[in-house]
Amino acid sequence: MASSTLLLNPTLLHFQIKKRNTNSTTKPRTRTCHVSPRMSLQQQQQPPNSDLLTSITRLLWGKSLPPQLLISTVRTTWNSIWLLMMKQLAPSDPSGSYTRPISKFRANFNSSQFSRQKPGTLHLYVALPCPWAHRTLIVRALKGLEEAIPVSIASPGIDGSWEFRETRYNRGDDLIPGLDSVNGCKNLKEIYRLQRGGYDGRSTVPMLWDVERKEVMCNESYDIIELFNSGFDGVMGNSNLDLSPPSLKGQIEEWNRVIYPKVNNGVYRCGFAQSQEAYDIAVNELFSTLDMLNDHLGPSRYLCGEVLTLSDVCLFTTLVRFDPVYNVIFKCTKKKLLEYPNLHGYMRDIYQIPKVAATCNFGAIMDGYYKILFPLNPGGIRPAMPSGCEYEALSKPHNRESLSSVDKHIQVHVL
Ligand SMILES: N[C@@H](CCC(=O)N[C@@H](CS)C(=O)NCC(=O)O)C(=O)O
Repeated sequence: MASSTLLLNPTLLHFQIKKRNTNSTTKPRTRTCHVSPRMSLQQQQQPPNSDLLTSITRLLWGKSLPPQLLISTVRTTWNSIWLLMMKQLAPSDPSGSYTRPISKFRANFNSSQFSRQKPGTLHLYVALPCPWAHRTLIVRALKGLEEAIPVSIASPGIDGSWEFRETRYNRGDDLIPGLDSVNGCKNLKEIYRLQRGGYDGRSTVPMLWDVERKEVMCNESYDIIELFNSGFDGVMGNSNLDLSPPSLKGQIEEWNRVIYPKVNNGVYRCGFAQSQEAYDIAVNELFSTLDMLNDHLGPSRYLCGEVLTLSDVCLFTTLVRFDPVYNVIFKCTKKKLLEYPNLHGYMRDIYQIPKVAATCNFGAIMDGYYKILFPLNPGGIRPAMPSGCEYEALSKPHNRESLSSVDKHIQVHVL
């Protein structure tokens, strides 16, 4: 998701066009061009401000600007602005590869400190489009921690930051973006600033807030799901479910080492690449990993065999966004997830675990990417939901139960 998104500045555009024209040796021609700017604009579907654009180009170049000059000027200008916006949205290394900033508040959890934890003394901040925050919602639900750890759900603001406001999503469950129910702040930045000593860095979700101390406890999703998985066992929630059993810890770590860079962050490395080379590397790594995972999940119900683990939760939140979002806006185009039968069945298997579907709000997910990531989708048009991602399609039988003898039904705690 976005850090902050710059808006196209018309003053800058005007200035650059003018400057370019001044330096140009090409004189405006009157009769030799084949298509006048007005005609070429009319031939296309006209945006609402096309008249204004036509007036500006006339003012700058007279009636008939050579279209090639107009196109190359706009192209160069747009390219520079795009790079500027991308730098703000997605930091990259010199080769143009996206480099995700490191989370500032890492957990130093000592399980014994939670044995006296009272419900409501920790508060979770999330946003529904975000795959990292989605992990925490799933583990919170499966572990039955909904009442113990209340949640406030942020909405994306126009500049890509997270804010709290009433929303129109009407889903009949509690996972609807709304207000900040613990600090009453208007946006996430304000909450991070409440931190003793202040804080002015990236204000990301998910974030776990210590209500009594009034400080950020952690803003790294994997630390939070580890805490939710075992930190409250015997005190609150469902202690019978262990998503990271000691016997599988090694395997879980190995899967995470592959899935995080190549898939979870891999889709972002495709979408936020700022050079062709960086994109090519990311997209090839992503799809060779998906090929491998599809083979692995043929005979194996979950990544580590017969039981669901934290690695599966992490993989799921990327897979469920793949066809409606990443395939399109992040150019993860080699294949759709639907073309991977094992991966698609595996994704449906997890989706159908009680309580998981309620954490997937596709309307909010689609809006969060298509309407907010301005440099990637300047028109803000949200494409139609692929039919394979509708609730009915995701609820179809996956026939994967037979791959697991011990874990036919995940035991979740229904409050
Ligand atoms: N490594 C972090 C990543 C969290 C993250 O990047 N969250 C995005 C939303 S998907 C965010 O809040 N971005 C806001 C910003 O960068 O300002 C985690 O796993 O928790």
